[in-house]
Amino acid sequence: MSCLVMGIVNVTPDSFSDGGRFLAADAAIAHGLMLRSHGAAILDVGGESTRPGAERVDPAVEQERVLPVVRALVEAGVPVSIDTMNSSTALAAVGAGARIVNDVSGGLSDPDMLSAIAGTDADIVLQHWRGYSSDMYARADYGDIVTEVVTELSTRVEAAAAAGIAPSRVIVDPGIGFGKKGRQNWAVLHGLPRISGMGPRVLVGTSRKRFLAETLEPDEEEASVGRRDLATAVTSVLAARSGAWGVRVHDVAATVDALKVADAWESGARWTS
Ligand code: PMM
Repeated sequence: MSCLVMGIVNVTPDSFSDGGRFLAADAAIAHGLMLRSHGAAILDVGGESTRPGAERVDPAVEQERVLPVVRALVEAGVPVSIDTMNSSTALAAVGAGARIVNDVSGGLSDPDMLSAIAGTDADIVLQHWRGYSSDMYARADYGDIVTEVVTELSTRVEAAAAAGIAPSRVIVDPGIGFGKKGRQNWAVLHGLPRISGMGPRVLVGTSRKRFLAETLEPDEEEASVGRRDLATAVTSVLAARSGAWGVRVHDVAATVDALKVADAWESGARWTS
């Protein structure tokens, strides 16, 4: 049931989960190295917040935030992914050694993204997305949500192939919390085996998201970060059991421990007497 853990390094002043604590490059680098020591297989560096209601960031500002961090982590031998919707930022980060481009818009935001990545040897995360965070809940209207996510992701995989990115370089992500409210996220997570059945590797990001807090505290939505991290470790194990290739989390240590315990449980099958 092995599953890769991707650690989150947000270099933004308004990140709801880091509170902007890692704005300074040095702090972000130190945080990344700590997540690596906790067992992160890859670190996802982002300079534009995608929290609900967030405004866009100029690509030049985004690059000022992320490139020093990408360079230092690559220098330290850490596999790096760049979380961006901008092809210019993606190309600069790949030039600095990033191995994966994580585009939460699935190549929809920047029309140059797919062709730009086709010309590199980086892998690409294509996330399910229906629009920018400023008004993404306006598009949270679904019939059979799992079927719609699979269909819309398949269209993005086909667009990537048409641009010259082989399916073996693609990772799909159902985009938990992106244009999806409360229970809609649980429906998608329950349907993960169908998303895993699409073919490409699957990445799942539930970490600290609002729908977890709503489940823990239906009346307040304000469950503490610690309680959200425990919930994240549980959902990450369940995602791994549903075929996820990777999980994207803030608290790497908790999820790594949870995956170890789940693996030990599975290993019991080899010791029946
Ligand atoms: N979630 C966020 C940002 N980037 N990328 C992928 N591939 N999947 C996600 O679920 C995802 C993402 C928002 O969470 P954050 O602001 O806590 O990083």
